[in-house]
Amino acid sequence: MNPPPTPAPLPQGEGELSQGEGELSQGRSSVRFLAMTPAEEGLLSRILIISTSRELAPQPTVPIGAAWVAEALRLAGFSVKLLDLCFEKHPLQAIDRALAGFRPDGIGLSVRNLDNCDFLSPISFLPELKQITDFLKTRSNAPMLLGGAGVSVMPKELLDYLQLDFAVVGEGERAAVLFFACLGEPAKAALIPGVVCRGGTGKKQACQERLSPSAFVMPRMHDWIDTGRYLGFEPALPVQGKRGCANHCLYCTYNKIEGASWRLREPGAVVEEISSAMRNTGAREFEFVDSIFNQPEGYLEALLEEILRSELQAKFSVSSLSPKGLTKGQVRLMERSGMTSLVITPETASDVTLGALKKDFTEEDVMRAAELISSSSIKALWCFLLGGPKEDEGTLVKTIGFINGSLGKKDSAFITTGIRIYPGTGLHELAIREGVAAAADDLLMPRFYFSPEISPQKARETLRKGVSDLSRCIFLSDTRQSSLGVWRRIGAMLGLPTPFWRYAGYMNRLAGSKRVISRNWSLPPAARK
Ligand code: B12
Ligand code: SF4
Repeated sequence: MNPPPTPAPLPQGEGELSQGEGELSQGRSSVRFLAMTPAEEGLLSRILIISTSRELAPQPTVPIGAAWVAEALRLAGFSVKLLDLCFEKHPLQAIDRALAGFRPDGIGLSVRNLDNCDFLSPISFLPELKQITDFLKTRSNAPMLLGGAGVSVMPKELLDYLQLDFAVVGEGERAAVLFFACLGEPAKAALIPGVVCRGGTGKKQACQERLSPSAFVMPRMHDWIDTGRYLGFEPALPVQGKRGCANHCLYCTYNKIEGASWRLREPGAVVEEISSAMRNTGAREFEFVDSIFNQPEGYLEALLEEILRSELQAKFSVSSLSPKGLTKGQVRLMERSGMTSLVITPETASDVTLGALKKDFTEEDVMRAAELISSSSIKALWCFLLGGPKEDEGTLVKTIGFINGSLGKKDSAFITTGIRIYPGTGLHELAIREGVAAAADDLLMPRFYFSPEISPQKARETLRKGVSDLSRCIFLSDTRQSSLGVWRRIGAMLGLPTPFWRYAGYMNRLAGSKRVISRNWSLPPAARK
């Protein structure tokens, strides 16, 4: 779906960003990137944004980032079309049609995932992405700009692999506008904050200027994406209350993608976005996709109290809650404001492994959070990373004890085996020191850390013997079963209560010996291409 073709006029605003140019306003948000619309300046003006992700597991995810960039470009005066490849049976044909009908002057490619991060059944999405970019090169001379979370974690490696010239690290709203405004001049493009060039020095990544939250526009997903298709699989739309994370966990890439400090959106702007989505899509459930929902201190309260004040008749869930400092008051507030489920990410329940992962909380925080959540009405999915640094039988037994003894009856565990290694993380350094990764490996194809102190096979046996009810454990590799997509659609059609992982117990019992826990966890096969 695409918005009306007429570019929005550029309001005359005040205030300047680094480029010293005009301001755009939309609702409560405003952003100032260009002095004149591209049409006024005689610049190139038709931009095709392609959301390349076609992954359907564990659920299709609405390309909110691509919509956000498309909307910023539209507000800057470009004529924009968004092509979402997620459900396209023949993606190259869909691209061909879009190119023929729109004849873009510039192409932005949104790349969410590099791979499925699954140590036991790794799949790289890069060969498919390369097919797309190779095809585009044969069909169009329009300059291409890469962006998205996957690009942000290894931009240079990806540019080399795809033989493309420009990528954006981090958020794309301003960078894309500035890039497409100076299409004819690569030398200028190379100076845009956040833009990385093939063969460049990498300094650009360091000198990114993250947008201030007051400069965020509204993503207006419904104008860009067929949200109904997504709601048919999981009846919740994503919403982002903040960007960034100020923590420094050993393995994490979020600092690179979103920035290393919290940038909080005004709660009123978030509520406005939700009500607009409710009016325009019929969605009644929303998932907060913030790096960590309950940090920094005070934001959870500010946001949820605004939701209560505005009397939104919606249900909410959270994709990442930290056990750190969770209070009874916060849990009650979450219940009162319509929060029905959450994903909590302790990753382990042992102080040894929490320390090695550089988590900023302890076993005690994890236990306390479990007490609070299990006595609430909110369904919780507890995430664990198996095989992190210093994991051994003893630390695993602790986590198993926690799963058996502290998870509420309504709650489940989500288990990821091994940790994807990304360049520039503490885990990467450790993996090289321990000989788990070769220093020369660019890590484009999925590589994983698994503690040398326990083998994957031993970890599996320990789980099998130790976990009292394995049907409550969802293993990452189990989420790829194709039948799950069908069940999701049936569930959405019947309006079954969400989140759909609440039915994991039944599904796991049905899957029986087909589950990953029933097979050998010997060293993983190389990533499937
Ligand atoms: C929330 C989340 C989930 C939720 C999604 C819930 C939902 N309702 O959407 C769940 C748990 C379902 C999930 C699942 C998966 N996820 Co996830 N997820 C995230 C997370 C935390 C946030 C994503 C998000 O919505 N961000 C908000 C939007 C607004 O930001 P954005 O998309 O990045 O867009 C901005 C920029 O990237 C940029 N941009 C985007 N497009 C473009 C295009 C251009 C041209 C430009 C210039 C810029 C640009 O500008 C945007 C606006 O600022 C990210 C980590 C992170 N911090 O980004 C991981 C992340 C994207 N996920 C990741 C992965 C691997 C997965 C899974 C494959 C895991 C699995 N096997 O199950 C699945 C895939 C699901 C799918 N179908 O695609 C990886 C991807 C990296 C990689 N190794 O491939 C990430 C980066 C986490 C990580 N490991 O580091 N995920
Ligand atoms: S708290 Fe979460 S998002 Fe923040 S650095 Fe740690 S793992 Fe990453």
